[in-house]
Amino acid sequence: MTKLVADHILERLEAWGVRRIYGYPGDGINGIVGALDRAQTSLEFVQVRHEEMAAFMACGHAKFTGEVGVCLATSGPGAIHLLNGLYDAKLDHQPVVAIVGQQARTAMGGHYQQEVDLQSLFKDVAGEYVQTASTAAQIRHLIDRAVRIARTERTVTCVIVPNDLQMEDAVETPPAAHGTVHSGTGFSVPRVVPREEDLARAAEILNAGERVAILVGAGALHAGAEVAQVAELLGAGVAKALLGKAALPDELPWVTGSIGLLGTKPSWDLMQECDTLLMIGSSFPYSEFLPAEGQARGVQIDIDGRMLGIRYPMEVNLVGDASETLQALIPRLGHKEERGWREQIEGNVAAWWRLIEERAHESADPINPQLLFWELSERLPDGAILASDSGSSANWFARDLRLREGMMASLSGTLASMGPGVPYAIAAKFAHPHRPVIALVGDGAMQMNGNAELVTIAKYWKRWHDPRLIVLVLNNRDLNQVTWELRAMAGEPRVPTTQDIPDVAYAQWAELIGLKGIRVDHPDQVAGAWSEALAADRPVVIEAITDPEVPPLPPHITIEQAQSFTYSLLRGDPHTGRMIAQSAKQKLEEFLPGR
Ligand SMILES: Cc1ncc(C[n+]2csc(CCOP(=O)(O)OP(=O)(O)O)c2C)c(N)n1
Ligand SMILES: [Mg+2]
Repeated sequence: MTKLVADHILERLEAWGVRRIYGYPGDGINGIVGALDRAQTSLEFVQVRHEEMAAFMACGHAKFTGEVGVCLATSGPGAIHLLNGLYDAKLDHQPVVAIVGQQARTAMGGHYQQEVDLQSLFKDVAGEYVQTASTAAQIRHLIDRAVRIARTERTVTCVIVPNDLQMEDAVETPPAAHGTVHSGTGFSVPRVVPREEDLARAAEILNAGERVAILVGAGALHAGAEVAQVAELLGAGVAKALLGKAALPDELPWVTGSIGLLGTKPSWDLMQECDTLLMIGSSFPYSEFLPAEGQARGVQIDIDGRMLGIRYPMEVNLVGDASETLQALIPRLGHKEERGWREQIEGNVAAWWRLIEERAHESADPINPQLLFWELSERLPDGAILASDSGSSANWFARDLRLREGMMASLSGTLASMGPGVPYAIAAKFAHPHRPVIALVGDGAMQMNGNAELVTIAKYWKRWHDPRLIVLVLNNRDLNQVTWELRAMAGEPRVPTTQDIPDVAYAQWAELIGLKGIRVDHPDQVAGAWSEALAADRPVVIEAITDPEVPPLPPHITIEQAQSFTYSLLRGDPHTGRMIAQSAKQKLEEFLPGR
């Protein structure tokens, strides 16, 4: 059979090193689906339950491999479904290419079935590069540019291919003529290092500081060793933005853990009391958790010049790769002899971990969610990959989970979308079938999409060398994160109409589709459940009946938040009694007004 445009698309993706496509079929991509079947290639197609999940998986693939993630959807509804997952990738700076079908060129403009203006639909999310193919001789450079731009800009790109064009004969090499484009494959990650004079200015500031704070984000994930060396020289503490959680192990005594609303008290103290801030590969947004303007001198390092100087007015802004830039900086940094600041940080961190342990072991009705994360930390296998959903689980993931060297972890950092927990875990499993993967997900997110995507796990798990994929479901029958946001930020009492969600038998559902299900409703069962799940011969859903009244409190509540919270109590929150009891246990009282 002659090679068609659809075959050419797949071959070109493969030439770029793509080995896996996440997607869902439809007649807008019939040609490509046929080509997948014919492909004498190593390309693997992973069939998801919903196109949004394909986009989340492509994003998860990029996050857990550093490669470009690819998703495929049909025209109209399939394309529209992709959007949220693509925005997740765009906002977290992940390279993802979306290949999308379209109605036949002869039908376009005819108010045709499933005809949607896809060029406009994707214009924002794939703003760096979205193109609709109109002729076969274009395909080579459309794919080449979509992949190259996604990689170079670490963003989302999109190629729209009308279905009739997919079935035409391929033009692998455009004619040598005016008006043709002759592109090629291949991308090498560049070495990006600031100039010597700028490194010298940065070093001067860091050497002069007496109380240095470091904040790392996703851009430092590959630079843990260099960050540790700099922190050692400067006697600094290191706080981690959510996407940088795996940059440094939580066992290090000067790592203050997460920062922000989901962060820790030692990170808060670090930022409040520092006189110098070194920010590496992070766009952490909340200014109240950073030093006050004028309090600290600042140096920032980011691979993307657009991200510099937008969170704190830095004195020196360095465009550079985190690892390379720190390596260039290290010979210029002196060893600080005065270690009092470092000792203070280590004291705060040690006290914090004791508090976290105490909080995890406080009784609740029936299970304190923190206990699940505490016990998981104790049992995390080497090389584990963790994916958290948005919701209260993200708080416990950020604060309670103790990652060790060699682990990976992610979530929807900037979009903070519900729903990526299970699809990220699936993508992690396909990318690293030898490694154990654990998803930490709320019941709301399971009902939104996780339960459906368990079907995808059931379909594929036998392909994975290590079958361990564990989904922890926090069954609190509540959209808990928002319930607490209502209370703490808006002063609104809990609204049952919007916040209550049905009790669903997640563990039973898992069993029904051939996975293992473990339901725990007593704290004594928690440790055993993790051990059993980690020893299982197949993917497991641990359904934990957790207490929605355990507050996922920010490390330092502002007076306004405390006032709002008190106000919500006064306005008759239906759960007032138990909520106060639990909050008091969590030491909220130390932050309430009048103290
Ligand atoms: C797609 C999407 N819809 C809504 C939200 C707002 N939101 C953030 S967390 C949350 C509650 C999540 O509930 P659940 O998954 O049950 O987790 P819980 O907080 O109860 O542990 C909601 C509604 C969001 N972030 N993303
Ligand atoms: Mg919930």
